[in-house]
Amino acid sequence: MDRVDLRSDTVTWPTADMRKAMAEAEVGDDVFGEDPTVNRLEAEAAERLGKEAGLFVSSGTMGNLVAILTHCGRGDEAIIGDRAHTFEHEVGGMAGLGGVQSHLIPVQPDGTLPLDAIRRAIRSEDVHYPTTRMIELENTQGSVGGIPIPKPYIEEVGALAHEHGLTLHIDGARIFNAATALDCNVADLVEAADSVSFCLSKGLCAPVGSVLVGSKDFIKHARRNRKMLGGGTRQAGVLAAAGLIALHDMTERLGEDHANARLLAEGLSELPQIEIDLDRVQTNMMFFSLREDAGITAPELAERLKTHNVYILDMDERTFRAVTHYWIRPEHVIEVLVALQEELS
Ligand code: TLP
Repeated sequence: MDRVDLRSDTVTWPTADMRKAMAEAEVGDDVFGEDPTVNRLEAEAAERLGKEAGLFVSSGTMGNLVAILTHCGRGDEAIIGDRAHTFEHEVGGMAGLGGVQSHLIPVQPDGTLPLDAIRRAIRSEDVHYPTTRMIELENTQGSVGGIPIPKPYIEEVGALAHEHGLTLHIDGARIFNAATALDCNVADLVEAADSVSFCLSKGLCAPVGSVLVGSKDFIKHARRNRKMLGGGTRQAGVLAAAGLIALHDMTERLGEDHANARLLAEGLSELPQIEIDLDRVQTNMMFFSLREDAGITAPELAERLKTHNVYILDMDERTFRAVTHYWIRPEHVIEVLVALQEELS
């Protein structure tokens, strides 16, 4: 990459292997189900996550929307975190396009939704009420700093959902980061979920795409909903080829990104103008703040860092988010710390 870009793992460029595989990909018309590379990606992704079938979609946003449209009908309700990406950053698609109402539960600092609050949110049979259809969890939970959600909690939510005839969807945009941090098998982690969408295009470096996985019947309906949204694509094998490399080669190396996040966080904790909670840095993401007396605002500092070729996301006047990924090596972390030290001194 041409810069040290920590604004997100969405900024990752495809690797040389991906570009080569894309150029050489076998293709066909995917709306006819005839693209062999897409078919392979969907089958392998499903197997990897322990589900029956998969659907290649253009983004994480589309994966979540297609899932919600498939689980819920118009006027139905989905129980979801008040800081979930789906609620905060997906343009209100579930309401705007699906007519699905959000029943919000406060996201806890550990990324979970309290079980008793979920239980209370499940509607009883009453002519006045919307029908509760699904629960969504996000893993890792981005708004609390990329915290991974462990299996026992997911199982409890799954059991609660199924006891009430609801489905559990996981926005697993960074589910492989969660599995890496929790040192567990990804299929095992999401066993209780009825559907999971995960991104190929974030830490896994593919240029485009996510995969939604679930039962055969669920994916059959999801495929129709993807088509309705205009997401039926033709020779998408050129994109799926990069996705296969993401799945094969990139999932096992995420620990390196987590180690670099640690390195950065520890370096930041040594800068007197910066506040960071090291215990919360568990995957490839972190939030940190300027002390009130730092003498500079976060947007000003972010601008100054650009002159060092360093890009970090300012969230408000004092807070930043930094995300490590494949293109960030330990030497880049050092560059970032040196640039910060220079600008803050
Ligand atoms: N997150 C992006 C921004 O949209 C905030 C980022 O930089 O973190 N679920 C989660 C948990 C996500 O973090 C994101 C993207 C998505 C879904 C949506 O994925 P895309 O961008 O592919 O639609």
